[in-house]
Amino acid sequence: MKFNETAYKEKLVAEIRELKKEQDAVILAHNYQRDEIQEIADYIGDSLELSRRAVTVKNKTIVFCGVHFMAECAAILNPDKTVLLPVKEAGCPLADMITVDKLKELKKKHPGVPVVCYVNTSAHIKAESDITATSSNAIKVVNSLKSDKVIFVPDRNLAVYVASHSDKEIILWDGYCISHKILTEEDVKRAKHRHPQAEFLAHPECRIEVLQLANHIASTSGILKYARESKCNEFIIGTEVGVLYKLRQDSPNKKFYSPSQHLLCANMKLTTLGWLARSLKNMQYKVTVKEPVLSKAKKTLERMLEVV
Ligand code: CIZ
Repeated sequence: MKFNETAYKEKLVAEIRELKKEQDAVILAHNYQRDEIQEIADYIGDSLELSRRAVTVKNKTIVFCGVHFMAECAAILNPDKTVLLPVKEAGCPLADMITVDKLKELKKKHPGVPVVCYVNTSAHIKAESDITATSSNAIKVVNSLKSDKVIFVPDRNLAVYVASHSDKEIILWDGYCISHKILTEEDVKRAKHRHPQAEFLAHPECRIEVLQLANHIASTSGILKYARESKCNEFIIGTEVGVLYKLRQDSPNKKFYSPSQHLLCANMKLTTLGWLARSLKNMQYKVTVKEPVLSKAKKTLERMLEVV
């Protein structure tokens, strides 16, 4: 018998809808998820939007289609709810580029300097920091602090971008997103040559020389907003390809191009309809954060939510 992919997907979608009701679950999906996951999700967004959503949803179960630190944020903000990550291995290499011991060492070198941690960090790093930031609010968060010096971990490119919009001295960490780092100046120049009418929109996790070519620099939600509201009809998108799904949904008459076929986060793409169905069926994989990390990390996240 020939494998019928459409029928297989339809069956999984029906199963997920049924299981969602049974488990009183809501599905949150990050902007970098596969198209079919974004299609079935109740809410799509960046980590800030999804963190806010996680606080207001009434369901007993949150299924977080994203990577581990995102589900962890939802668990920190909702200790009474069950938070599921459909694929246990869906991690974030950037988040793994700093450890608590290394952060403690850095803090020792700069006593009293507040630590801003990017949302792409583990709960342990958040617990060791003063405030969290996402790519959509990092400038605001850093500028909200009284200190003249700020430690910003772990994404170097984002920190340099923030520093260019702040009078504060930023102490950097040498971490990077492997998916964004892959995008080169040459890729962007080639795409611009191919699509001369297009504006280039870049994520601040991109290399500095790539950011210098951008018409607009923003988080995924910022890129979506800019493309929706812009009079321009063509865009080269300097971030993970998953965001193209919502860009095309929001603006079906506009054209969107990826400047590189490698702008792909393998961890984000691990979540499939099959894993999502299994997650709901078996209530796996539960993400929890224990005390005292929970309370400390919660404070760090709540401080950010107060600023923006
Ligand atoms: O904030 C997020 O969700 C990340 C990691 C990127 C973005 O811009 O959405």
